[in-house]
Amino acid sequence: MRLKTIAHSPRLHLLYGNLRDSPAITRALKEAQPDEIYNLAAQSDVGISFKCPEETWEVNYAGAKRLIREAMRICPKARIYHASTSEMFGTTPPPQNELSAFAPVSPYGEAKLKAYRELVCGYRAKHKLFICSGILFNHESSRRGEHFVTRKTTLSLAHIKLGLQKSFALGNLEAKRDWGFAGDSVRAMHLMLQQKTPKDYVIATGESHTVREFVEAAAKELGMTIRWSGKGLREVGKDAKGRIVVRVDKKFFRPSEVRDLRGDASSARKELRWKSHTSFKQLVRMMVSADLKNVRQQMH
Ligand code: F7E
Repeated sequence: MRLKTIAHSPRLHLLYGNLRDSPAITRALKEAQPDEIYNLAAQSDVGISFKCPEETWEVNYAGAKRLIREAMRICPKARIYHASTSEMFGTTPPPQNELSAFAPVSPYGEAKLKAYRELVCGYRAKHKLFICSGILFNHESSRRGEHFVTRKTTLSLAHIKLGLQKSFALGNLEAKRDWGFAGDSVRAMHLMLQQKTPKDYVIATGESHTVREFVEAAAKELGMTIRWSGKGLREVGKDAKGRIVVRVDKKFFRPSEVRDLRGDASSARKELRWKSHTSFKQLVRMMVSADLKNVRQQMH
């Protein structure tokens, strides 16, 4: 949710906090005295983590450690949810579940794995803390940051549809992701903290699509058909009139890539009675129509 929206909600009370600053965390926890803590804070951009590995480590591992250690001191009874990620599976082939091997290939995945092993699994065993993790596969919505591939695509295509932009560039079109709706994932996070015992769960739809398929599906929602031609960095996607709308640019490729993620959420289905309620098509439709509306509003 955008900060602006949160700040104006009468049901929410915002406290200042900073994962780089233990006293700031202490103050917020003392004031809030929370029953439940959801640590969703992160440097969450995998691509950026190659450029800023120390910052990523500082927030995603050390920051999480500060928060959890302060919570143990100030509100030891609070139940803690810590956001883990499918990026921890890295090169392990799909379907990935709670028993799959971890093999991260990015500073983001490495920092998240360290936090998961030490702070979630380790502290839970050592300190009898109620802490657990959702190992979440990609979760998207119209609130997704504009540099992530789904939102970048829906926003760019909305601009193109309304004549405000001619084309946009992407990196690896063949990467496969298990894209679900963020609202479904949040439901799972809450369910995890309502269980008798803390346990970690893979949260995923069980279906994966390539970036290319996401682009095609989003274009289709706008009544556009993409025809691909060329190979590698020369590949382009053209509309029905032969105009280039998608290009490939090497600056959007990562030094190492997680090629194929598809989660097996059977444990969550069985034990949490959780399932994804939103299909890939519904998700794409939701994101495209929100961006089309956004862009139209900005035009007036
Ligand atoms: O990339 C490829 C890119 O940045 C998805 C985060 O929430 O989910 C997210 O991480 C795929 C990758 O998300 C572009 O190479 C192609 O294969 O949208 P993304 P992500 O890296 O999967 C996980 C679960 C998290 O935990 C993370 O915090 O798309 N791709 N062309 C591109 N990606 C971007 N961003 N931009 C492109 O132009």
